[in-house]
Amino acid sequence: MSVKVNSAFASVLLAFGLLLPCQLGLPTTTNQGDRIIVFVPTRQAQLDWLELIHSQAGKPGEVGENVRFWFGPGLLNQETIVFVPGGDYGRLVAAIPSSQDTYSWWTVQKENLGKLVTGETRRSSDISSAYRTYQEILNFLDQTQSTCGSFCSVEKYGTSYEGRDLKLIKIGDDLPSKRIVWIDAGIHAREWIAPATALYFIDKIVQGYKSSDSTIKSMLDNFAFYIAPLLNPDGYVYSYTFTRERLWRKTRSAQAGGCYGVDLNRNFGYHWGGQGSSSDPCDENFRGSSAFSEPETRAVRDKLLAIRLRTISFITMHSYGQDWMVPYGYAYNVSVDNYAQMMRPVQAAADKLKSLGRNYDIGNSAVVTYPAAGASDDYAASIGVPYAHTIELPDTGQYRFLLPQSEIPRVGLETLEALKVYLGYIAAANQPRDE
Ligand code: 0X9
Ligand code: ZN
Repeated sequence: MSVKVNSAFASVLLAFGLLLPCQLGLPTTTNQGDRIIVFVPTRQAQLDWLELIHSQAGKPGEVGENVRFWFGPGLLNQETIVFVPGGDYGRLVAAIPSSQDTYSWWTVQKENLGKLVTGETRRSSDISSAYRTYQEILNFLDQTQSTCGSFCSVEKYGTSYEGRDLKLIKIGDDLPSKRIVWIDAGIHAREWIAPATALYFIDKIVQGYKSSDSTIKSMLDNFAFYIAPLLNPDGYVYSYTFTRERLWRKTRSAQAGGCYGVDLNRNFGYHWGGQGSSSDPCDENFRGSSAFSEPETRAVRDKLLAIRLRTISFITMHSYGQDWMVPYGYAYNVSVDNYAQMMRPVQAAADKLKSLGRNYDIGNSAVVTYPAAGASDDYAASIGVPYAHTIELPDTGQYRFLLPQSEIPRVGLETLEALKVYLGYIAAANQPRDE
C-alpha cells in the first residue's frame, strides 16, 4: 500500500499484453476483463463519490461491492487507484459522475490484469526461478532440512484458520547463547516477492554454510536464523488461485456481514485498534474482532515471546515501496527509545542497496509510509526486541504487487547483501539479554 505512484505502469501493462499465457506452473486465469482505474478527483463531489464507493465494499448489490481500493481515497488532486473485477466494470463505469471539466478525471488501464499474472512461464528447480505454491514452499523447507542435518530444523509453530501448517526453519546452532535473527514474510497474501525473498535467503544461507562462504560463516557464528517464509498461507493460496483474487491481502477467516479475512498486520496487540486500521470486516485493513483474534498472529506472538530474550533483530518483509523502516508506526510522533541506534545498521543497509542500484527510503514507519496500528514490527519492539523493521521490497510502483518472477534473483541477492551489512553492524551486541 505504498503511496508512491509511477506513471510507467500503463506501459508495463501493455508490455505484458504481448506475453503468451503460461504453459507450466501458474494456472490460466478466469478473471478476464479485470481492470485498474486511476481517478484523480479535482472536485469535492468526485471525492465524495469515491468515499461512497469505498464504503460499499462487500455490501451485496452495491456498485462498490467488489471494488478494491489500492490507494485512497485520499485528498483532492491525489491519485486513487482501484481494482475492478470484469463482472463489475460496466456498472461501476456507468455510475462514475461525469466531469464538468474538459478532461476526464479517471483513466482505465486497458490491458487485462490476468495477463500480468499468467505471463510467467519459466520454472526450473532453482527455488528462485519462480513464485512458489504453498506446497512447494513446504517441500522446499523439508528438502533443505534433509540436506543440512542438525544445522537446520523445520518447526511447525502453529496452524492457520483453514488448517494449514505454519512453519519456520531454524538455521545455525540453536544454542541458548546464540542471538536470534527473526525474518518473516507473506503476512500479506499478494506480496509474493516477500516469501520468494525469504526462500532465497534460506537457500543461500544454507549453501553458504555448506561451501564455507566466509561472510555467511561469520553471520552464523554470531546468529541463529529463524525464518518463517509464509505467515498467511490461506491468503497466499487464495491469491495464487487465479479463479479467485491475485490481489487479495488478508487472511480468509469468515467475518460478519459475509466478508472474509483479517489484515494480520493490524491484529497484533500493541496499540491495537488505532490509526490506519479498520473495524469494518469488509475493509482491506480490517484489524479483527480483538487483538490476536487470529491463529496466525497468536502463533507468531507465542513463538516470539518464547524466544524474546534471545532475539536481537525482527525483520518482516513486505512489498512494495523500497523502504526499510523503524518503529513505532502506530501513530505519528512516536518512536522507540533507541531509534538512533536502530537507524545505524539500517543506514548501512540502505547505502549498500544504493551501491547496487536500488534506492530505499529509511526512517520511522509512520513517516516513511503511514500510521498503521497493530502491526508486527511495533509488537516486536514493544516486547523489547532491540532491532525491529518492516522492509518493503521492490518495486516503487511500476509493477506494484505484480513484480515479474524474473526479478526474484536480483531482489534476493541485493536484499541479502544489505542484510549482511546490517548484521555486521549489530553483531557487536551479540549477548543474551538479562530480564
Ligand atoms: O500497511 C502495512 O501493513 C505495511 N505496508 S503494506 O503495503 N505492505 O501493507 C506497512 C507497515 C509498517 N509498519 C507500521 N506502520 N507499524
Ligand atoms: Zn504488506
